[in-house]
Amino acid sequence: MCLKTVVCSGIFLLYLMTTITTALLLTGSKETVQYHFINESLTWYEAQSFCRLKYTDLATINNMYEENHLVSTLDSHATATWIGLYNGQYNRWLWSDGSGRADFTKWSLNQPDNYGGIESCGEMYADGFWNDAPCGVTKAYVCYESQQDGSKKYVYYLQGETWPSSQDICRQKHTDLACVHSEEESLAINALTYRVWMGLFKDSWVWSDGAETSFRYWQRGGSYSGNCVSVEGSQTGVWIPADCNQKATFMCQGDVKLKKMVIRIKVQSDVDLTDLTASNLLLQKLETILRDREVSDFSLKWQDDKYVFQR
Ligand SMILES: [Ca+2]
Repeated sequence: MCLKTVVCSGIFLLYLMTTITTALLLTGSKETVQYHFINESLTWYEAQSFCRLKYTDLATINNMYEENHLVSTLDSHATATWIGLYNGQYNRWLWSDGSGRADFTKWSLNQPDNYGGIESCGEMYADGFWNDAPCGVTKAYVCYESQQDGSKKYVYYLQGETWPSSQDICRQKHTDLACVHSEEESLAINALTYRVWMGLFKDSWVWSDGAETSFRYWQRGGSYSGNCVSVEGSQTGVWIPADCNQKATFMCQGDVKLKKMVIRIKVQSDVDLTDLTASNLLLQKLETILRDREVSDFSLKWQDDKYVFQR
């Protein structure tokens, strides 16, 4: 304990709670997943590290609702912006509506055979069994529409479309292409005896945060290549493959991570710094100094029972 009349020095430990400056960030609504547009140009890998450090990860988009939220966060930002999708190593069969991997399957005999190495979309034969086929072939297709009671209504289109065009039409007019998670659903779709596209597709894209969701929102047409995915506000947020080493702005998701720093300071004073009023005054002084130096968005407090006095 220092006496007021004695000049003594103290070593104090401070907690400095700080977050990175918000000047660069546009924060999304708290009601849904939070997206943060970062207006700095980094490679996809650098952007991933940044997002993992400051937030949760690069942005994952699970459905059309989140896609619309992403577009509003992008605003009209016109250059390429990284999201969390990248090309993984392995193809797997997935559902168009974002419901993930096709765990229930009903392949026809010797299917899927990936005939000619170009069969990445799934159709249902008239007998109810499934086949993989080239996505650019035109076929009748079946959409589904989510009902308020949780059931699904199926809508058939007999005029042939490619798989991507069928997906676009189903999403515009209904919910998505029909996705099948059980024998019951497979039989419900098979009520009409046509061969139809359903929401089954194969790809190797994976999300940086490990999400098993399978929603995709690709740009139609154009020749793009690359193993990482970008979006542009001016292109209404459609997804475009690009070279991962290109530098682009990027979209993170998740809450801001608080960074905690412990700062040791040495104070020489004849004031009793164990006195609450005196130590609070000192804290206020320190805050003022930091704010004068344009450090913002932080809070300061003494670390409990950690100050040490030396005579
Ligand atoms: Ca086949």
